[in-house]
Amino acid sequence: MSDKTVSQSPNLSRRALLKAGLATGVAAGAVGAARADGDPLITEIQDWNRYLGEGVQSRPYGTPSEFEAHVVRRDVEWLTASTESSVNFTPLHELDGIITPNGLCFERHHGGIAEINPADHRLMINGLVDTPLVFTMEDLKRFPRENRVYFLECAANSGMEWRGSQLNGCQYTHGMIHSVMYTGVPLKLILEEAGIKTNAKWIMPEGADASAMTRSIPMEKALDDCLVAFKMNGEALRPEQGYPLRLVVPGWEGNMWIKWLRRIEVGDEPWHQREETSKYTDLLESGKARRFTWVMDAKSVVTNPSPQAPVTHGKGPLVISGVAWSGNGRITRVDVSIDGGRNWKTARLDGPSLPKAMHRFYLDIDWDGSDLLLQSRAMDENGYFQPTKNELRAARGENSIYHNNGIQTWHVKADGTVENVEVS
Ligand SMILES: Nc1nc2c(c(=O)[nH]1)N[C@H]1C(S)=C(S)[C@@H](COP(=O)(O)O)O[C@H]1N2
Ligand SMILES: [Mo]
Repeated sequence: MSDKTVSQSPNLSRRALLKAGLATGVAAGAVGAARADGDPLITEIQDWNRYLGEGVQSRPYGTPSEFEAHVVRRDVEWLTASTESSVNFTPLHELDGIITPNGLCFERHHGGIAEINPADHRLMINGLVDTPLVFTMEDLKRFPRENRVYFLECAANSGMEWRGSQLNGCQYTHGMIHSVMYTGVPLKLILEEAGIKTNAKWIMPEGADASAMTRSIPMEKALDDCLVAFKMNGEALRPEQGYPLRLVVPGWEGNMWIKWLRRIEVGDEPWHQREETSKYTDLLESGKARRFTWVMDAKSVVTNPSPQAPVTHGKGPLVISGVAWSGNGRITRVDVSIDGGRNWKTARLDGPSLPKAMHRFYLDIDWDGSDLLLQSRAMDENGYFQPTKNELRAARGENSIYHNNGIQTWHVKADGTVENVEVS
């Protein structure tokens, strides 16, 4: 590569910034161009350029490069008493686009991972139906199926942050979310096959795992956009995500997305009032609870830079990136602030914009090397704006764990390191 080719990159990047209308007027710094001369990685032939590599079939099921070994789900040991009833977190700061790779989707189990041979798996529909039915996996695959991308967020995502900034990394503060393309059968078709009685108002899906988890879901939602899914991102569900069958409840909190789905009972009232009013209900300051808070409201977070992804290249062009999502539909706008919410710039949304799916945003800036208080706020197609944490606290108090969709702040310091902070 000649010096001439290399030295073009800063001009190109500046032009790109200008085109996006985001250049600040300060000349964009050179993107690495000066170092090419005399770099042995340019002037000397490397081993991987000299020797034959492994052939096809050396990796029958491909895995990421060994240099990506740090890109993994992680847990927080002190958070739960056992690993079987626990959670780990998606490494959001290592990902791009809107799809979470299967091996990196966070896991939340109440009784460990059920290992089920699909040949032995059954789905039963009973209760207020004309004909109780039992389906094999093969039966289910004979229904017309659909492909749809949805995020799944645990209601407890960001729950540790209600009282103040706590966990140092977006993997831990926001990583109880994944965004996947599901292939499955609309639940409506399966319910119609069994025939729903006129007084049927609720369904209660149940898992085949050791926790035999059940949730109550109103019939209106069941007949709207729920899926009985067997594929994620094109391949079979992973055991961690409910292989061979899980319920997909678009836009609604993760605990309703029953994994290892084995039974759906149809009824005229919600089951398990106990759970509805304790485990997954938001406790308010008054001692009263917010019940039936199923929809995950619009939320966003800057994934880069963030505490686990510091700025290592110094000042000059800096790509600020993040994700946004809303259980009420599409994200129409994301604003980014670099001064703790005093001034906002509208970020660039890039990639598919699908309802109840993750959206990707970028703000390309020319960083002058001074401290930043980075924030993002999402707006959805209903005009709903993501609130600040203090606005949320004013409305709900600090006893909550669930549904914290407040604006996150990262303090980017002059040396490029990043910390989880709060601004008042
Ligand atoms: N059968 C069963 N389904 C379940 C759970 C479970 O423990 N057992 N956990 C629920 C909770 S609380 C969440 S947040 C999501 C997590 O889905 P994931 O493991 O694919 O991230 O699954 C839900 N479905
Ligand atoms: Mo959850």
